[in-house]
Amino acid sequence: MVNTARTDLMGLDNIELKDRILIGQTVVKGHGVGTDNVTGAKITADEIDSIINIIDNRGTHDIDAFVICAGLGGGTGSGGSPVLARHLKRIYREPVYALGILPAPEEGRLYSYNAARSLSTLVNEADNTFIFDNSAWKNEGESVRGAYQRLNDEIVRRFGVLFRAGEVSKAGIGEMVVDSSEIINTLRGGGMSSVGYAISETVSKSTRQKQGFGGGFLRGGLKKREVAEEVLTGEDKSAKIIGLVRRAMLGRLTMPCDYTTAERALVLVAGPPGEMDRKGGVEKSKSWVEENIAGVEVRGGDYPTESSKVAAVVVLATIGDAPRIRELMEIAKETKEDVVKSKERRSSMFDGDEIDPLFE
Ligand SMILES: Nc1nc2c(ncn2[C@@H]2O[C@H](COP(=O)(O)OP(=O)(O)OP(=O)(O)O)[C@@H](O)[C@H]2O)c(=O)[nH]1
Ligand SMILES: [Mg+2]
Repeated sequence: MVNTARTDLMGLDNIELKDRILIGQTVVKGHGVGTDNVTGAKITADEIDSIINIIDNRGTHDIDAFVICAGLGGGTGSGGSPVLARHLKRIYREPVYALGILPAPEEGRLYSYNAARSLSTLVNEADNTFIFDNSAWKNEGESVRGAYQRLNDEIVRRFGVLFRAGEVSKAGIGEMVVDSSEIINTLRGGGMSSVGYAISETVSKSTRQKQGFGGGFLRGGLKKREVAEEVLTGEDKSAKIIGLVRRAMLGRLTMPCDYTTAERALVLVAGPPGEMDRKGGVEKSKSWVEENIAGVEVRGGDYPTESSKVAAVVVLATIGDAPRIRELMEIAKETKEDVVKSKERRSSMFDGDEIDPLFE
């Protein structure tokens, strides 16, 4: 975790002290850059060696990729992320991805302006940029700050499944393991990507019984024979997975966008092994996704978890059109024009040659 504000770093619960990096001390004295992303970028560039050193000491030999996470509306993360992406790419061979958080309009025009500037630089530096839009996810009447915890849970739910894919699971090995190279190939087109997610309501009865939850379930009122009749056929299992994948793709995405413009996609199904049906579920879901996006490359697989629910994650990679980004760029353009106009007004008050300036 990198920041220019000491208080931001002190407020963290889950990041070890040695992984909290305070930069810009000589410039802003630990007080942050105050939403000035040009200063954020400059400080990051000036101190890039010490940031890289800390990353290096953390060990980079067995990583598959870098992921830079930042809110793009402020100063430090907004300015620093594109700089960090550029240097990580310069130094390492692994791909560098970004997860950029877009500000809600109510955070003010400066935040939108910063985000637009940061993002247009970031997409060119990072190998792919995942977008999470705070404004699409916060509820009406709720403050952005008040929603952080809930929004962060939503972020972790989605990207947790994605970034864990291919790792060894305690619950066993997937029937169709998604290797890190599949993720890398999905993201190869660059640009921006959006992620969909859905989770099953409840576990099917058959699985509960197989996993030894049968006792509790039976106490709930059903007789053993009735449970046996509930055992799902392969057909049902795949229908359930297809249903989840559809919900994931058609539901609220991390960045609202037109999924039909995605160049590539990745389908991940995570859940108890008994629920999985690779041939039926994942394969059919993949063809359904393929019919609905612009490109033809759809990868996918399953990932066994110890959870009793089945989750589907759909990565819509390299999105061709997202109205939200157009809107953000529009706000940024207007903001810039207004800033120029007000500067002109200010200096016009002192126009004229009658009075000489104190010094040139
Ligand atoms: N979803 C989510 N968004 C966050 C969180 N923290 C900050 N943001 C958003 O990220 C953007 C920047 O937040 P800041 O905390 O000001 O970022 P910073 O990089 O510290 O910027 P400076 O304080 O100006 O240096 C804003 O749009 C915030 O709403 C968080 O925990 N979750
Ligand atoms: Mg801050």
